[in-house]
Order: sequence, then C-alpha cells, then structure tokens
Amino acid sequence: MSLNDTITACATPIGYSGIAVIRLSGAQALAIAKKVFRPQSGMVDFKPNCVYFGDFFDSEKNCVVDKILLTTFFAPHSYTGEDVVEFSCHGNPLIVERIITALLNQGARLAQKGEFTKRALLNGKIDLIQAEAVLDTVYASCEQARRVALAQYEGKLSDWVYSLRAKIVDLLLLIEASLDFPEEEETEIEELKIHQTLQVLIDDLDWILKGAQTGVKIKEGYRVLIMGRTNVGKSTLFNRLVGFERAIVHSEPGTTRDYIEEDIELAGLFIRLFDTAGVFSGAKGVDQKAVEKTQGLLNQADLILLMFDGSEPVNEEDIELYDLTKEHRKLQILNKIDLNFRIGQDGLLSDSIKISAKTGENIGLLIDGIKQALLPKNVEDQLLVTRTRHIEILKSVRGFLKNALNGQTLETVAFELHTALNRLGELTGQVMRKEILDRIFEEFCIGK
Ligand SMILES: Nc1nc2c(ncn2[C@@H]2O[C@H](COP(=O)(O)OP(=O)(O)O)[C@@H](O)[C@H]2O)c(=O)[nH]1
Ligand SMILES: [Mg+2]
Repeated sequence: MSLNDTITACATPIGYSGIAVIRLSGAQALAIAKKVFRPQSGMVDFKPNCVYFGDFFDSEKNCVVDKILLTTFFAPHSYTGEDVVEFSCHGNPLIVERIITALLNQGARLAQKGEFTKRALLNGKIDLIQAEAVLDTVYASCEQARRVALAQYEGKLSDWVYSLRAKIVDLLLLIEASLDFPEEEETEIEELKIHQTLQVLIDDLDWILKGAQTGVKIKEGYRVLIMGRTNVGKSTLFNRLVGFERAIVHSEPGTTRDYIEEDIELAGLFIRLFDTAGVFSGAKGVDQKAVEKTQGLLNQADLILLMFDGSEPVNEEDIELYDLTKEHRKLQILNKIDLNFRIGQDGLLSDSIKISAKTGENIGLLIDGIKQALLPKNVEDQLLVTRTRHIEILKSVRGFLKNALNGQTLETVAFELHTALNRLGELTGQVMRKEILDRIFEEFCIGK
C-alpha cells in the first residue's frame, strides 16, 4: 500500500438505490476524472469544490455509462487531504461496477477497508481518535452513541488529550530546569508544585475514566430486564417497547418460559431488552428452569423493570420479587391502570410509575424514567470515552503519573512522565504502531 496510488471505491452500499457515490482520491484523481467525464457545460478545467453534470464515458467500450454528478475537492481541502473526486451515479450495481472498472483501467487502484480515512490520518487531517470516531459515527446504534461519536470526531476528546499532554510537558520542563540547576533555593517549592500538579492530573484522569463506564455502555448497550410474577403484563410491555408482537401475550399464566430478547433504541439509548418468565418460589420442572434463567439474567442486568399488577392486591410472590431485586438498580411499575386499581400504593410501591401496557398510557413517562435511571445527570456536558483501547491507554498513563508522584528522585519522575507522554501519543496517533492501525482500519468498510 502506498500513499502515491490513486484509490477508488464505492462509498454507498451495493444495491439498488436513488444514487450511489464512488470516491476517487490521490494525485491522479483529477487527471483520471478528466478522461472519463464529459461535462454538459463543455468546461475545460475542474475548479475546486464544484459540482458538474455530464456523462461518465467508458473509452475502452466507447460508450456513455451513465449521466452523473461529479464533485471536486482539491488537496489539501478534502476528506483525505488529497485531490478527491466523487461520482454520483444512479444506484445500480451494474453501473457502479462499470464506473469502478473504468477508473481502474485509467490507473486507479481499489481502496482497502478504511483507506480513505487512513489517508486523512496520515495526511494530518484528523488524528487517530477522530479516525475511530468516524467509524463510531457510521456504526452508532443509538442517538446518544451518535452524539458522543460526533463530539469525538469534532476533536473534543483529542483536545482534552492534547491539553493533558501540554501539562505534562510543562511539568517536564520544570523538572529538567531543576535538574540543570540543583543548587537553586527554590527546588523545594518546585517539588511541592510538581506534586500538586501531578495530583490534579491524576484527578482529571480519574474523572474521565469514571465517565468511561457510561461511555462504554452508551456504545455497547444497556441490558434491561422486565421482571414480575406471572400475568402482570411483562410480555405486553415488552411488545409495546419493542414495537411489535414479539412475545406471546395470554391471560393464561406461565406463557413466557424461555426469556426473549430484542435490541432496541429507547430514549436515545441502545438497549437489549429481556422479557422473562414470572419468578415464583416452589416452581417445578420446566418452570424451575425458567426461574433459574431469569435469576442468571438478573446479575448481568443494568436495570430491572419490576412490574406489579395494579388491579390486584400485592401478594407473596410480588414481595418475594421485591426482595430478590433489592440490591439492583430498578424501576417499579404498576401496570393495568386502565382497570380498577386495587393495589396499595404506600410503602414499598410508593415511588412506582403507573402505566397501562395494554393501552400505552404513560409509556412516555416510563421511557423517561428508564433514561434517567441509566444515564448520569448532565451526561451531555461530560467528555465520554467509549473505546477499550482509549481506556487502557488512559489507565496506564494514570499508572505512570502515579509512579511519578511516588518517585524518589526527580530523574525517576522525569522518566515516568516521558513514558506517560509516549503512551498518550499512541492515543492520538502521534506515536503509531502498524499493528494497531491495521486492527483499527480492519473494522472499517471499503469506501470509508
Ligand atoms: N387491562 C389490562 N390488561 C393487561 C395490561 N397488560 C397486560 N394485560 C393482560 O394481562 C394478561 C397477561 O399479560 P402478559 O403480558 O402475557 O403477562 P406476563 O405473564 O407478565 O407476560 C393478558 O391477558 C394481557 O392482555 C394492561 O395494561 N391492562
Ligand atoms: Mg409473559
């Protein structure tokens, strides 16, 4: 793979669609485009950031392939930092194939996965965190994940890392000055200052690592479990939240035995929702198995929706479930408000959300409640880390800063700080390791 090649790929999914977009990037992009494009206006030279209408012409077969729009971007003001041409043709796989073949015949090479973004990185248009954010933007599974990915693409996390870096560099300058002039009186004051600064940096890292727990959940999804005794309306609620009749609903108790799960977007969050069998003591045979499965799920759940039937008084099974889920993060739900309410709402059920899973009444309130229970307050203002790679690097940087804090001599402090800087460089891509780059870009699609 060489940066000197001009690369091409289809940037839209292969299939029938209104349009398809084919990208061409590299030093030869404009020259190649000239050979395959016949503008309707008859213009001679491409200008940057312009859109032209005309024919895509296949000179080998001597025929027009399609009527297209051609967009130009000149280096360095393009996604990759190189000359880029985008061909918007009709979305037919045959046309796309013909256009790409014609571009290859004119000297372009087929792009590898993520190669356009990789070039943007190597040409300094974006850093590694932003390159990863491009991928996260493409694959964001919920509104919150999209928001976080965009913030990272805009450079918010990178800026934070650069400012951390700058503070470490300042510290190193201070230490190196002290090492050069050890006889100066101010050394002690400076050591105190170094300690204080290090502590502030460690606190900053702790803050961002704490937020990372939320970041990872937003990206990977929350597990939400609907629980309650039989017939309280769990499957009815499950279907309502999922948006279709996924689970069997029946007045006969014990309809749901094996648990059912669906991935959904709810309240802007990516959620794996589980519908379970009603847990009750004294279950035998297949019911006992169902109870065990529900208990297994309970331990991995981020949130329990504990349901009660509001049209009936609380019974022993309800209390049993209440006790079983005592230690878990949960929302209590009183269902069937469309019927006569017979449940006591004082004591253990005082802060419940009252809904009708059947009619949909107050489901909006429940969804708000789920969001509040899962997301910390002011999450929008928080800088979120979402990738394991980032978390591991930040943890190890924290470790080096901690070593520096406990360093016996200024030399060891300086050594630890240098190591921390190196590690931070891996985060943004200032220090690049080939295998890490390969692993990251392997996740991309061709054409991105
Ligand atoms: N009136 C009324 N009936 C409901 C409501 N939710 C569920 N049901 C009924 O309660 C019965 C049991 O529902 P189901 O969802 O299968 O309960 P599960 O055993 O907890 O999964 C069914 O006949 C449902 O139609 C509700 O909000 N109002
Ligand atoms: Mg059920």
